[in-house]
Amino acid sequence: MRIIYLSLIFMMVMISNPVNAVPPDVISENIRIENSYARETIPGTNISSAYMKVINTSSKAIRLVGASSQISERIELHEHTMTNGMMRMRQKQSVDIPANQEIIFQPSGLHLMIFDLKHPLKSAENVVITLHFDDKSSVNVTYAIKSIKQKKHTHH
Ligand SMILES: [Cu+2]
Repeated sequence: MRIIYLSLIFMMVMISNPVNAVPPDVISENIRIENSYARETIPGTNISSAYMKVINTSSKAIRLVGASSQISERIELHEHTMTNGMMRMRQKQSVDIPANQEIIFQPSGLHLMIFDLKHPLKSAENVVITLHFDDKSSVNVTYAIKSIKQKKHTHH
C-alpha cells in the first residue's frame, strides 16, 4: 500500500513538473528527431540557428527540403564549410537522410538558419519549427532555446 502511495506521488510530481521541460522526441512513421535545440539570440541581432538529430527509421531515403515557423518568415538549411582556412556558410536546397541512418545538425556543421526573428529567442523557452520533406510530409519539432557560447575564430 505504501509503495503504491509513493509511486502515485512520484507520478503526480512527474506530470505536474513544467520546469526544465525537455522537448519530446518527435516520432512520425519514418522520422525521429532527438536533441532539438535553438541558440538564444545574441543581443543586437535578429538571427538564430537550430540543431537536432534527424533519424530516418525507414528503409527509404528521406529528403528534408525546408523549414517554417511562426517565429520567422525565413528559415534556411545551411552548412558551414571550411574554405582556405575560413569558415563559411552556404545555403543548401535539401538535406538527404539515407535509409536507416541519421544526420546531425550541430554548431559548425549543418544548421537551420533563422533570419528576421520577430522576437528574440530567450533561453529556457521553446520554439516550434515545422520541418518539410519532399514527399509533402512535415513534422512539428519543439526546440529548447539554449544560450550557447559563440565559437571564436582567430586568424593569424
Ligand atoms: Cu547559417
